Amino acid sequence: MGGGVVAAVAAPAAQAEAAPRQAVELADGWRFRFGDESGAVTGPGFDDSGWDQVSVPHTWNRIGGYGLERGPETNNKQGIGWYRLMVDAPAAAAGMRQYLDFAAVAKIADVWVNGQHVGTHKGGFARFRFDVTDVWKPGQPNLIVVKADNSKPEPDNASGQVLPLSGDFFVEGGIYRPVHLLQLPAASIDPLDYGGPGVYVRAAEITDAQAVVDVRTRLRNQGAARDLKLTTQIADASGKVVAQAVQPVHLAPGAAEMAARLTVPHPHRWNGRADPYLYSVTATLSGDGKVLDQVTQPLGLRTFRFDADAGFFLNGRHVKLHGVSRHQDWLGSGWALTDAQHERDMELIEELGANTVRQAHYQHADKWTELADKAGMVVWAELPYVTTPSLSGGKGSDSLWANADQQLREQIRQNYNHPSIMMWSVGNEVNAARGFGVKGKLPQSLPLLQHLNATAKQEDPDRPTAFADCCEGVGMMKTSGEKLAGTTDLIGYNRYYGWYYPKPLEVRAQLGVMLDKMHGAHPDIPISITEYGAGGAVTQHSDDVKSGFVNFVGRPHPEEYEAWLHEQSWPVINARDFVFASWVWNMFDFASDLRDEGDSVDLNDKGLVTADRKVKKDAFWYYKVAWSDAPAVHFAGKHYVDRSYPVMTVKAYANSPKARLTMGSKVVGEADCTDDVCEWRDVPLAPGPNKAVVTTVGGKESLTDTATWNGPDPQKGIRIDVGSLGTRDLDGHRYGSDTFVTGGTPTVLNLVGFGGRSLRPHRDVETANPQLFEYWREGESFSYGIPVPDGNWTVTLHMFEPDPKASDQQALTVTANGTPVIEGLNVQKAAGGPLKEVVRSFPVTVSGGVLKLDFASVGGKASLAAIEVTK
Ligand code: GCB
Repeated sequence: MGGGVVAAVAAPAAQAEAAPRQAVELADGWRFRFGDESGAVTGPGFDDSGWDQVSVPHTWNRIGGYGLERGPETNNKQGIGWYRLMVDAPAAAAGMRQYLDFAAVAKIADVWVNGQHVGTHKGGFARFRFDVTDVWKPGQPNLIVVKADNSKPEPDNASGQVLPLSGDFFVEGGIYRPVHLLQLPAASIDPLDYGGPGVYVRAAEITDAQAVVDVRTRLRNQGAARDLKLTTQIADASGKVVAQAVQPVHLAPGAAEMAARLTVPHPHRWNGRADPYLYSVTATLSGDGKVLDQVTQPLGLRTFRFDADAGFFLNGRHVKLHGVSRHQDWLGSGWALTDAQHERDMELIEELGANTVRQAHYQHADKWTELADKAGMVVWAELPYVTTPSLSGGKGSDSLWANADQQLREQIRQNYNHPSIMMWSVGNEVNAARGFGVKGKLPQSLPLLQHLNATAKQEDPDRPTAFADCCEGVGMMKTSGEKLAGTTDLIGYNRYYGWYYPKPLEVRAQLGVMLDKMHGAHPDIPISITEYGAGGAVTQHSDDVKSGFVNFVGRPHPEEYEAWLHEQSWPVINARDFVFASWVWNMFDFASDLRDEGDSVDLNDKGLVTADRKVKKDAFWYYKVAWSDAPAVHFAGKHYVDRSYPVMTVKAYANSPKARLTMGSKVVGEADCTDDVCEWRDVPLAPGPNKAVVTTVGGKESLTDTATWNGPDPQKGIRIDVGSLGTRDLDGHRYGSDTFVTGGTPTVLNLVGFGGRSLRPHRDVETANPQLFEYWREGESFSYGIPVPDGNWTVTLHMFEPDPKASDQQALTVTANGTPVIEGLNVQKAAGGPLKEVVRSFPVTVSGGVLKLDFASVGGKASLAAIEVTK
């Protein structure tokens, strides 16, 4: 019988008589091996003693890491993983049925019991159950074997016909949610209804006087016809029964559906975060005075509607929905999360002040949605129809359509009773004309989107449908434009102004113009922002987010830029009632092996919190203050402790009219807090620690926050990595990010795309310090005003000519505090060709605390890569 451990499961009470459903968790004692195995692996004779011992939930994947190296624990293998478990099955009374219940296996599962194949499930996110009674041996050891397949989707493999086909997230493999052995009498509430609970609750009417609640209960009888009784009860939050229906049931063999209508007097509403009050509904099937089966489901009594002009209304009251998207992975655990990890995620989202969550881009764990019910979050649930209906062009194969349909029905039935869910999204960015990796003719996403919309309506006529629209046809992604608008009831727009789009500094205007345009184009469709955001690395910093080049899928990704982008975006969204909701992309950094950016590998770093849930980024604090009803204040920039320059811009988030800044014992002054942001420019920093205190002024109460920033010793030199958004440490020196500048354009030498792929032929500058030349500033004229202590200094400029076609007439003039220090320099000639460094040094005397450098070029642009001001 192989070398497997026999899992001792806690046997339910003696099964002399049929008893209500028993669920035994099968967590421990599994054996696991990654790789394709021969047929023998499914049978009892196979020796698995050499396999790994694991417990379930489990995934073999480990994706993502901070620091620029992939960690040794990384495992991004996609393929087939095998699990084997010997279970000492509890004895059972005659007539009991046995089911295996998998809360999710990614992405395709095949299951054998005692060597017999009992079923296949395609889709990595939904619960599925198999009736294994015929092959199960109660009271004896039973062998369960599971083959989990997360092969990379290809047009000609099974995975290529199962959603998702592509996307910016890693599809992990394994039995990553719990497994149970379910034991039920032959006559029971139906466990085989697309993995759903079998009990479906819908409020037909809610007024202050009463709620009329319809409950459908599906029954299954695998024995002889019986006369039974179905009792349906609604209990309030304290457990008191407030409504009840009792129905006789003549249950013939097969399946049946019962309907009951119950009335709850003076209903207590489920009222979002303010009061997420929950009733429960219990359906009990009994016969001969004994309970046969019982299922309890949550019930939240609420009304909601979406208005194209006025936004979202919950129980008749307008609520601006503002929140985050959430992916289900944690650094180190991947998708195999514990309940405590789900709870931690919800706690952080509650702390942020969100009132809505988008479940990106697939069905999330039941536990998680239950937490959303309890927290009062409004949930956008989503099908993993992401980016494309096909890997080889066209509208997608019949098997893909069947799978999409199945996954949607599973998702809706399994989540039907969660009051938090208020929209079914049937697609994300499927209007991107080319999904990642699509070969052949262009995909057509509309037919499948229409089909799924109809399926959602059939499954749940009450909740609106939605989809998330991609990109506006700008930049990297060509789209099929607005052709999908109107297919679903609601639209979400994924828009990354300030990030993937040209002219990042115009994020405010671009977002506002787009929203107004879309509202005008679709005056009858409620619209939302389903995604916006920027990468943010908590170890990468900027002195001035407006002066460096934004390298959206490269490095650096300064934390400060991400925060700034959100500061620009939220007021634009908040000012428009017609935007019923917005979701930050994303609450947490998450695994994506397309990515190699910021200070991480295989992570999308647009989270407000790191993937290990340890660090809250500045953007988190911004929203925590902006979304707080209570007075709140927090300094930005706390992770950028060792500062690059002897002055800094101090920023705090506060929801008071003003705030006061003190540095050490000196009051710097009061600043207005506009849109929750208070800023003090050019605040001097003494070398060493500077203790800062911010105090709110004019709010309901006076609050403070503190921070300590270490000022540099200017006598050791002041250095600028010109053109760069981030600071750089090189040869023991700190180069601050580009700042103190007006004019010119920050530019990048080598632009990378997803996964670090070069978007242009790679170029190198001939220099001892190529890193300094990754970014530069170019222009016919630009000026720096650098804060430098009075005295005599040496200025060193690092320049080059990037353009091989630059004119030999080009001539650069530089003045320092008005005095010419370089005159008529042709950089290319001086260097002996393009892409070669030219260094020029000159002495300056500074008085008045500022070194002014003016660059003017005729016959071509000046290109400056770095400035050093040294003693
Ligand atoms: C999107 C996608 C999402 C990506 C995100 C990004 O539009 O819907 O899956 O992760 O952009 O970060 O680029």
